[in-house]
Order: sequence, then C-alpha cells, then structure tokens
Amino acid sequence: MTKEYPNYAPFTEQTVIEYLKEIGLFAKEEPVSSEEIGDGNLNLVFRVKNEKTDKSYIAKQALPYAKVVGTSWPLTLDRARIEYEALKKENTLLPELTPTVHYANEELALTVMDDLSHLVIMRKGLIQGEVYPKVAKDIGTFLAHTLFYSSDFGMDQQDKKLMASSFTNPELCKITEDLVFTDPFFDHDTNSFPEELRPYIEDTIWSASDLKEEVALLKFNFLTKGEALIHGDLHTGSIFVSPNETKVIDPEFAFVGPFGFDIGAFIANLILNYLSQEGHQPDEKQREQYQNYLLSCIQEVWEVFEETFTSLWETNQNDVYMTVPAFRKKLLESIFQDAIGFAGCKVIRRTIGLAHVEDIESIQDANVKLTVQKKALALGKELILTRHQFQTIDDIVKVVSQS
Ligand code: SR1
Ligand code: MG
Repeated sequence: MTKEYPNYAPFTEQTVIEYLKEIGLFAKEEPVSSEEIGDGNLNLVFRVKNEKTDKSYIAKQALPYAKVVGTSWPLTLDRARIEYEALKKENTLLPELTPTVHYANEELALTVMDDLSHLVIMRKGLIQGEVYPKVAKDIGTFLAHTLFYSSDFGMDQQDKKLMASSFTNPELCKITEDLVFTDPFFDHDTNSFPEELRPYIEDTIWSASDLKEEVALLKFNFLTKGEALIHGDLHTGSIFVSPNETKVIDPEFAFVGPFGFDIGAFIANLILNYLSQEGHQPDEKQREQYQNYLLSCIQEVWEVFEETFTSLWETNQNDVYMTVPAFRKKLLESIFQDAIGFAGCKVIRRTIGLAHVEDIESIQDANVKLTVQKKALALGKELILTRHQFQTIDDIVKVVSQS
C-alpha cells in the first residue's frame, strides 16, 4: 500500500530555518542562515547555520521525484525513512564512521544530521589527487561490521526476517536494477554517451552475448540474495573524508541484499578514479604514484573487510554451521566474486548509463576522455566475465594496473 504524506511540502532556504527553530535545534532569536547545497541526483540538502557561533546542521529532505530527471520520474518519500533507519543502525555500530542524526520526521521526509563540511566529498578529493591514509581501512571496517551484524551470522535469524521487511525498498531497488544492471547493456534511452563511442559500445557491450549472460546472473543475485542490510549506493560521493576522518552518508538505497554489492561499488569508484587520472594528472610519474595509491586502497579495503568479517565470525558463533571450517572460506570466495562482478557493472553504468561520475566527466581533453571511457568499458567487461577466475585481490589489482 502506498503511504500518504498529507503534511509534506518541500522546504525552502527560509522555511527550513523556521522549522529547525520550531523543533528547538536553534533558539528563536539565533541569527541563522541556510543554503541549499544538494548536488546529488535525488534530494534537497540544506546547510543551516548560526552565523555567530558556527553551530550548524544538515537538513536533508527527499523530493517526491528524482531531481536529476524532474517531476516526470516520481519517487517514493519512504526512502527518507529507510535512510534514517539505516543511518541509526550504522551509527549504533560505528559512531565514528557515520553522522549522528539529531531529528527525523517521516511525514516531511526530513532528516537532520551532523554538518560534515569540515570534511570533503571523497570523489572530489580523489579528482584533486589527494591521499587519505585512513579511508580504505575505515571503509573495510564499515563494510565488515554493517554487513556481518545485519546478516544471519551476526543477528537473530528471525529478527533478520522482520528487519528485511522494514527495509523493503522496491522503488530504489528498481533504479539500481534498471540503471546498473539493465539499461547500459542495451540501447536504452536512459543511456548517455558521446556519439563517437556508439560503435565501440555496440561491438563490445550490446552485442556481447557472453557479457549479457553474466550480467543477467549478477542482476539475479541483486534481485534475490537477501544476505545483509546493505548501504546500496556506496560510491565515493557517499563518503566524506579528511586525512584522519571518514564518514559514510546517504544510505537511502538500503535494503537486504547481497554482501558483495557495497564492496563492489566502492572498488568500482576507485577504479573509475584510477582510469580518470589520465585526464587529470599530466605528469606521468606523479600519475603512476597516485594510481598506485588507489590500487593500494582497492587491496586494503578488501583485506580489512575479509580480516574483520573473519574475526567477527569467529567471535559470534550464531549458527551451528559457522563452526564448519570450509563454510566461511567458500562464502568469502562467493562474496569476492560477486563484488568484482558488481564492480564491473558499476564501472560500465557510470560510463554510459544515466548518472555519470565527475571523475570522468571533468576531463577537459575530449580525446583523452574517450580513451578513458573505452578503457572503463573494457575493464568493466573483463571484471564481469572473468570474475570466477580471480582468486585474490592481488589478481584484481593486477588487472586494473594493466588497463
Ligand atoms: C535517478 S538516480 C541515479 C543514481 O543516483 C544515485 O546516486 C544512484 O546511484 C542512482 O543510480
Ligand atoms: Mg546518494
């Protein structure tokens, strides 16, 4: 049944100030200003700030449609509830890696949380060639804890079924099913790419039946594997960073899905930045150095995930089969192969699908950009097709470094 939102109206820069005063986050007499700073695809995001004391909050409000397309693409406001519920769970597990929620109102599709503007969006930092020594370890830790503790291995198995029903997120899952797993692999009108790329896409993607067979299996995994509560959109635009701090935001796509999906999303975005450096760093030596740093992040995020997941497994024997020695090994192998396949799909969707990434879009030289786009398509395809042959993360690092 579709929920009704009779009290809903989108906030403006002025009305959001009044509302935050009304609910007591600011006193009536405080000199407060607000700015709409949302640059994502879906929501309004206001920074609301006391100009004198610098106390500030982020007020995020879902719109009843996808902002990136317009009112012709209606979208459920229930995603604000899902995001808030997921943030609360993540924050309970990992307060240092997630923002604190100060207020949420389901009827207004509004969540008020920490202002993280002392940090930068990871994607922007990577485009600038910045190094973040902690981020791969932090994201590996985030993935292991959030996934393990929301799976049948880390929580009561009956409670997990109830949790899955409260995180049913059909409309946002459908976006992923279409934009990640379907449209880019066919000549669909949501796709977006320069016309010069069309023959290459036709040859290597749309007419590749072996690729479609594998993507169909990956999409089926996404549709059916209810393994853990996943973030659902863990790209580098969903992560705030500094050299010594990491915060994961934006889990509005959360649902109970496959273990490997968030891992694959993060790796895919590192790969996209790796490839885009050809258009950002002209000095070959510095470029190689930076790309090696990105490869070390790919390596570290998987290793930290694997190690942490293993240690959580060993200390939380929640199911009798968790003591069977080969079970965990086989499970981790299948998570790894799913993650690499999902990463491949994500690399392809961000290159020719509806929503691109700034890493590639901001490349000024059109020829270099085209080369990078072709490399992304080729690498994405290779990851999908050969994922069952990869044994370790070293194999992935090698394949990326050769592209
Ligand atoms: C219509 S939404 C397009 C994309 O933006 C979000 O970040 C998700 O990745 C979604 O696929
Ligand atoms: Mg988002």
